[in-house]
Amino acid sequence: MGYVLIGTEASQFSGKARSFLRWKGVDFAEQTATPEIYRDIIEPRVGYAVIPILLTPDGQAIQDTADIIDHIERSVPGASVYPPGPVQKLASLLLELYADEWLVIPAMHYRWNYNEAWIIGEFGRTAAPGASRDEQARIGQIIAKPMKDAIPRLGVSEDTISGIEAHYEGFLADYSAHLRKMPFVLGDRPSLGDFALFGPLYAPLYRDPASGERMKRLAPVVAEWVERMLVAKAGPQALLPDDEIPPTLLPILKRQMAEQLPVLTDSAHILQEWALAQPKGARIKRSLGTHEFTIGGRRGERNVISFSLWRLQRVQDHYRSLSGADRERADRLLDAVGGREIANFQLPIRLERRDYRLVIA
Ligand SMILES: N[C@@H](CCC(=O)N[C@@H](CS)C(=O)NCC(=O)O)C(=O)O
Repeated sequence: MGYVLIGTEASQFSGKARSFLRWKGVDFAEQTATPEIYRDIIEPRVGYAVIPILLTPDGQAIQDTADIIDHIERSVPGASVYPPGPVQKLASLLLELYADEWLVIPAMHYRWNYNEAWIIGEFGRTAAPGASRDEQARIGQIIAKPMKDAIPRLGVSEDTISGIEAHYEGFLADYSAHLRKMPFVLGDRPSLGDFALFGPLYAPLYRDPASGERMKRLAPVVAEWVERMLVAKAGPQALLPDDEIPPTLLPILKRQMAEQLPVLTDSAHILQEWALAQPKGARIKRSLGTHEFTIGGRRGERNVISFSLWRLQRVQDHYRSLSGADRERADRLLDAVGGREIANFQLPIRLERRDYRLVIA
């Protein structure tokens, strides 16, 4: 048996994993995450309800899209999503941190504030394809409740909605300008940044109808990129030569550094307070309390999400592996986008994932 990806069409992170596996040419089947699959496979294997999961031919269950990508990159030959150039790789990891942990905010805002009835129906259709529409709506409501309740924890509130929309529309304008110069993030073929961005930009922001209508109206070239990503397969196309970072990516990284970086540094301080009294191996809570943040110029409150620091550690590990001219070039990129602190500040502890949960290493 080949690989099996357990996920759904409506899930951001399933989209990231699926587009990667398809591009890479991996032989995989997709299994829809129905309530029975959650009960019989996901919860017993992982310990909690989450998608996507990759089941491997040798019986492992891999969760977390970065772990899925790394597992496949180690086991399946062919083109890599990681650019060989160290600065392009740094930019890719930054974009993954941004797409996974920041663009999820507009993705979920537009889903729940503009597409609620549709997504509830969609959850019902996925969970119970044979049921009547009324029954699907009832089941959809039950599935939707915890997800809708989680939206304020991301920082979506009356105070921040206009800022979230300003942030997203600014991103769309910048990404459009970039895509007018080249078809993918780093040239003529997709790389890690494309797959990460495809997560929020496909299922919630393109496929949810009201969000897709908005993307096609405001940023048709981004919608066309989504459509290219839907069919992309590794081939002879190349990344930009000489580890070049296209100047059109800089405004996107600058917006990330201006808004996401303060949240990450503040989260690290809060983690430090908490970790002081903890032994090695202690499990780190998903949320470490709440803190204030700013998005698109609007202030609000959100949960301190420990997982985002795990994605940050991945960026820092790569940065710290660089030396000499590579390190200097990486510093120049970070300086150009106001992001030097992302490399300089020290996480208070080393994070590790054990049994699908974060612990102190
Ligand atoms: N960091 C994880 C995130 C996975 C994730 O957030 N999945 C969503 C659906 S797109 C989910 O199942 N959330 C439920 C939860 O985390 O409790 C990854 O990259 O795989």
